[in-house]
Amino acid sequence: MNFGSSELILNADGSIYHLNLLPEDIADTVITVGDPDRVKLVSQHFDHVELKKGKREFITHTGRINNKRISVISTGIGTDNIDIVLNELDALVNIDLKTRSIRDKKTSLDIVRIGTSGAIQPDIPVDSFILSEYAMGLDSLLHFYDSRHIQHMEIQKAFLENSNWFGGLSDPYVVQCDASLAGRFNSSTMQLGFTATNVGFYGPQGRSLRLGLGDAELNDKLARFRYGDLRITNLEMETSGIYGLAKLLGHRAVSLNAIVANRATTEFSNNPNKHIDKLIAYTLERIVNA
Ligand code: R1P
Ligand code: URA
Repeated sequence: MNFGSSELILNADGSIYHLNLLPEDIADTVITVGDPDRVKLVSQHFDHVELKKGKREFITHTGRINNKRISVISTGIGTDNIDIVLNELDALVNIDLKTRSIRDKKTSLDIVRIGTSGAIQPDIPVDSFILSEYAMGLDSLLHFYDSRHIQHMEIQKAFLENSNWFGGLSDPYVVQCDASLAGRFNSSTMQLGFTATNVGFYGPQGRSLRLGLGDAELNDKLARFRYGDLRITNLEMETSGIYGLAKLLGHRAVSLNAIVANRATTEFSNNPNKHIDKLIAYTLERIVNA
């Protein structure tokens, strides 16, 4: 099958539409960050930066630490952007952009998110780290793909039956990290977590400035849910999309969260930049040495 020009869109130089990248521009290990300014905070640790490219909010730097080639790419905010980033990264490695056909030999990327997040359980301190073992997508992204086989239906069912979840929303979907990749980053530095991903920072994370909330108990309902030993730990805006699309496309993904806020205790980190810097250093050390 050959993809038509409106399905697989390429720029004049042959690069993929939004990311503005050619296949040779990316490494097999890709770090994703939300903030475009965070890309240089990661690549400043590289021994050598071989490539800097960008378009819109999607900035990419590729380089090496020792002999390990690594790309870091900013996704901007939200699972709508994750749809673009994951599909286009996959196209770069698994579609021949010249013949516009799927390659016989598939390449699996290691995708590591370094992001900020707010805890919803009072005992999770600001300035701690969470590795998202599971993610619950309160966004609807995965429902647009043939994806029921990778969703944890039993957890989803329990959540809908027990949480008094409010109507008019898409059904939450539950997806998992890649356990073997996550193993590299799991240490006493990281708490394992169940991350809820939502479509906004304010109302969808229970924040109300001048607007009333559709459900003032949103965060409490998430925090109260239990499934065996599992409890939802934190809120952010990309992890469910990354886990869902990575799994469907045959890539390995893990999401690492710097907890900068605690929504239950209302605290915010005194130095979020220092905290994210620590997570960057930790992640790179694990990528290179673990
Ligand atoms: C909101 O402030 C943003 O911060 C978190 C959320 O997921 C959302 O993207 O991640 P980043 O710090 O990676 O952007
Ligand atoms: N990022 C989020 O999405 N939520 C928070 O509370 C903090 C960072």
